Amino acid sequence: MDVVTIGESMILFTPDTKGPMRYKSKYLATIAGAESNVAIGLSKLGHKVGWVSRLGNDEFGKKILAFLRGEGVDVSQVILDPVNQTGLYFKEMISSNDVRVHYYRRNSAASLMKPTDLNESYLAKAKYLHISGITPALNDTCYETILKAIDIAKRNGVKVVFDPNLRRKLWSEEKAKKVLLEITERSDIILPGIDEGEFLTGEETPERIAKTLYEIGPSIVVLKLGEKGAYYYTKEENKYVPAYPVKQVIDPVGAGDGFAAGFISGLLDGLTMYTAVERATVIGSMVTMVEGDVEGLPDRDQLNGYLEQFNKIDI
Ligand code: KDG
Repeated sequence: MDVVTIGESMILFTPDTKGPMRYKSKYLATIAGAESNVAIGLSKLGHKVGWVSRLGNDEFGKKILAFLRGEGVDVSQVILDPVNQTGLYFKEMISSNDVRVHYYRRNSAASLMKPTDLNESYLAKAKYLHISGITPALNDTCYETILKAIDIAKRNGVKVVFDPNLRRKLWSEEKAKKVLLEITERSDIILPGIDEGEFLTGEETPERIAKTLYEIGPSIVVLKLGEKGAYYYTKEENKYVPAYPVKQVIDPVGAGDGFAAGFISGLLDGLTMYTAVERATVIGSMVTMVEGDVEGLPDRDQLNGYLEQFNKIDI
C-alpha cells in the first residue's frame, strides 16, 4: 500500500433542496467520512490505498463497503460488526455559506474500534499512515487505536500524516486540544486549517502558527488558508502557495480531505514541496465546486483537464 488511512465512514443524507431540515422530506443518501474521502481521492489518482475501520453488518455498512471497493480502495481490513450499526450524518444546507452537519453516530460500529482491530503487518507495509482528529474524538478505544497505529508506523518507518479535523460537536475543547497536540507531537506531517492552527497554538499569523507546530514535532507543516491557498513550513523553506480561483462554491465540506489527498499524492509522485502543496490546493478547490464530500475528487485526466484551463499541466 502507498497509504493506509483509519477512520469512520457514514451514510450522508443531504436534503434535495436548501433550507432547514424540519421542512425537508426528500434526501439523497451518499457516503462520507474524512479518512475514506482521502482514500478515495488518492485511489482516483492511481495510488494504492487501504482504509481500516468498522462498519455495521447492515445495509448501510454494505453500501459503504461496496462504494469504497468500487472506488478502488482496499477494504480487506474492515470489520463488519454484527451488533452495532453504521453511523449516519446529515448535511443541512441553509445556504452555500451556511452548511450545518448533524451526526447520528454515538455507539456506531466504527466508534467501537479498538487497538486489537489493527493488523500490524498491513500497516507496516504502507509508505504513509493518514489519520485525523475525528477518530480519537469518537471514543477512548478509538483514541487508543490511533495511538497504537502511530506506534506501529513509527516502528516501521511509515510516515504519519495528521489532519487535526477539529470537530467541536464530538468533544470538549479542553480534551480536543490535549489529544490533538499529543498526536501532533508524534506526527511527521500536519495539515491543519488556519482556525485549527490558531486553536492548537494560540498564535494568529500563518507564519507563527506553522513555526510553532513545527517546533512541536512534525517536519512538514502545511496550513490550509481557504481561498488564500496554503502556507508550508519545513526545515528547508517556507512559502505561501496561492489558491486557484473557484467559480462558485457549491459545498465546502470535504475540501480539506481533497487537499490531503492532493498533498500526499504529490509526495508519492516525488513533486517538490511547493508543487505538492499546489496540487493540494487545486484538488481542495475542485471539491468545493461539486455537491457531496467525494464527488468532486478528480482522477488524473480530470485534474490535468482542469489545470489546462490555467495553462498548467501536470502538477
Ligand atoms: O471532512 C469531511 C468530513 O467532515 C465528513 O465527511 C464527515 O467524517 C466526517 C466527520 O466526522 O465530520
